[in-house]
Amino acid sequence: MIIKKYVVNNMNEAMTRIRYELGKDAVIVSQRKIKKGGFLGIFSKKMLEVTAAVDNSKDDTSEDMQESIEAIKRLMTNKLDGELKVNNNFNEIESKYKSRLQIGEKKEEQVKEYKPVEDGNSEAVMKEMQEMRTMLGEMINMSAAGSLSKSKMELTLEGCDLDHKVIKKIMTKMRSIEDDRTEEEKVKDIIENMIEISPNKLDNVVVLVGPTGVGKTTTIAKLAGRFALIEKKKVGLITIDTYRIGAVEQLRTYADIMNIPFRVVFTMKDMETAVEAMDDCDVILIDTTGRSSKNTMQISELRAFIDKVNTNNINLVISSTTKNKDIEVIVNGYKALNYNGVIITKLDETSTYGSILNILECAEKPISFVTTGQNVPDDIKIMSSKEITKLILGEDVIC
Ligand SMILES: Nc1nc2c(ncn2[C@@H]2O[C@H](COP(=O)(O)OP(=O)(O)O)[C@@H](O)[C@H]2O)c(=O)[nH]1
Ligand SMILES: [Mg+2]
Repeated sequence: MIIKKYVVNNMNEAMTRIRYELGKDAVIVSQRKIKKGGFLGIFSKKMLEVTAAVDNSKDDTSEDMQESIEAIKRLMTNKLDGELKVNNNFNEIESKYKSRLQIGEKKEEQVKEYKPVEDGNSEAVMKEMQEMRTMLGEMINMSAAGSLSKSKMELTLEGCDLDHKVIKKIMTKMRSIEDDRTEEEKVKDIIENMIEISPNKLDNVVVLVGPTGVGKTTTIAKLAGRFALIEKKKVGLITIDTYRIGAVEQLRTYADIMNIPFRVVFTMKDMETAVEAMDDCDVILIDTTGRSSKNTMQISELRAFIDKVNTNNINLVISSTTKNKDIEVIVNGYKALNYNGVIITKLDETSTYGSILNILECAEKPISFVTTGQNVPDDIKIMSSKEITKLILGEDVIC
């Protein structure tokens, strides 16, 4: 059997070379993406490494050939996780390219002829063995060097549901710290420093924005309760959420219970007069309609309303249960509103808290509050970065 490795630009190039050099009976044993050239991995070129094999011992040894190929496949799939797992659909790839190989013209076949193996000690057998040994050695080295395996710390952070970009940032920082602390201590410290707590006191005009159902209105009610009942401040409530049936009534009920002024705003002119009318309030809390962050028209409309009130107290409300991919879309979609703080809700509805750091890293804004349940006004708090780090690393939970 001949086993040969090809480093090529794409599968087509590999097919042409394999067909030319090994003939129509060659089969693809494996393929993986590699980087070539460059400096320290920078500016390196992405290439494909394809391993192909062909039986050169003619007819009755075809079973041996199949067995050998299977053995190599098993070894590659078992030994090397990660990139080489492209071979999960191994058979599919093999049969796809095998059929294409067989279309080859006769004159291109078996350009490289090997003599059939006649006796176990022949030179050809030795050469083959040597080639296989070299190849296996390379594979094992790659695995042992850890280029394809993840460290225990990386796996731990993955288990906390941290985004891979965030994990990469933490690991890079951790590796750059040279002191006697354990990896755990370093990582704890790094995460703690990544979390910025908002220095902003929520006063004057406070606006909450964010997608539908994340808990904006409930959070407004909690904040109103906290300011009015606990801090004894004069609070006013405004809503521009006239879009959803029942949304106004939801907030009016809270305003009535707490006996605080409440206004509904339909137009931009209304907004100015409503804020002016609450001039004597220490805090004015403004609730908004949940908007799709993907709809720039809706976001611009909301921005026009917010621009009517002069405030730098705009908070993005986002749930801790948001999927990592959606976090990016929401956080970036709302950036047009220039929010300067983040409120993360529903911590009671998740068992891993990595999303908190994923959100903060993506938003690049400090966190002002977290909410931990449906109870108004109790389930809202300011957490320290130490407390949040404990949650993220699974040392604490919110029940
Ligand atoms: N479990 C839990 N539910 C919450 C929390 N905050 C709000 N909710 C619930 O989420 C739902 C939507 O809340 P709402 O304030 O109407 O969201 P809005 O559309 O963003 O205004 C309601 O059933 C709330 O009771 C929280 O911190 N934890
Ligand atoms: Mg609402």
